[in-house]
Formats: sequence, C-alpha cells, structure tokens
Amino acid sequence: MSSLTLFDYLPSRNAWKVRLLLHHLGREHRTVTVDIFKGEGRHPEYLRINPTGKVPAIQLADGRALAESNAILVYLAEGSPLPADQRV
Ligand SMILES: N[C@@H](CCC(=O)N[C@@H](CS)C(=O)NCC(=O)O)C(=O)O
Repeated sequence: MSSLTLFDYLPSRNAWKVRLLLHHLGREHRTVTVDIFKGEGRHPEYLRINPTGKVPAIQLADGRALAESNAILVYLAEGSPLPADQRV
C-alpha cells in the first residue's frame, strides 16, 4: 500500500497542481476521489482530513494530513531536485 494518499477531484485546478507534481517527482501514491459537486467534501470522514472540505489534501502513512495546494507543493518538493529557492 502506498504511503501517500492524494484526495483529488479531476476538474479541480488546485488538485491538478499537486497531481502534476506527484507525477513529475514519480512519487508513488494512491488517489481518493472526492466529488465536491456531490458534497463528498462535506462528509465527516473527509472533514477530519481537511476541515475546509476542499480538495486537494494529502495524507501520510502515519495519518497526518496536509491541505492547501501550495503548502502541499512545498512539502512534496522539499528534498527533491526541484529548485525550491525559485518558488514564487
Ligand atoms: N486555497 C485552496 C483552495 C482549494 C479549493 O478552493 N478547492 C476547490 C476545488 S479547486 C474545492 O474543493 N471547492 C469545494 C468547496 O469549496 O467546497 C488550495 O489552494 O488548495
């Protein structure tokens, strides 16, 4: 089982940024689709991961979760060959 879970929704541009970086890094992960238009972001189970009910969010194997796409990008890029000091 993958150590990283991405809570994703295909039409979401914020989720797309994270999806793209995971792919770029070749980072193994599993994806859980949260259909925000069907209200799945408001399910109590998802609100425990991201209290805003929005996508994206990631969850690590130890249960810790992180929301906000730009924060997730910085977290994932840390220690990678990406030029972190060129963040905008
Ligand atoms: N600042 C957040 C914005 C996230 C956001 O607005 N996500 C939208 C999809 S792009 C969403 O989940 N909307 C559902 C809602 O507002 O309940 C980020 O960058 O992650």
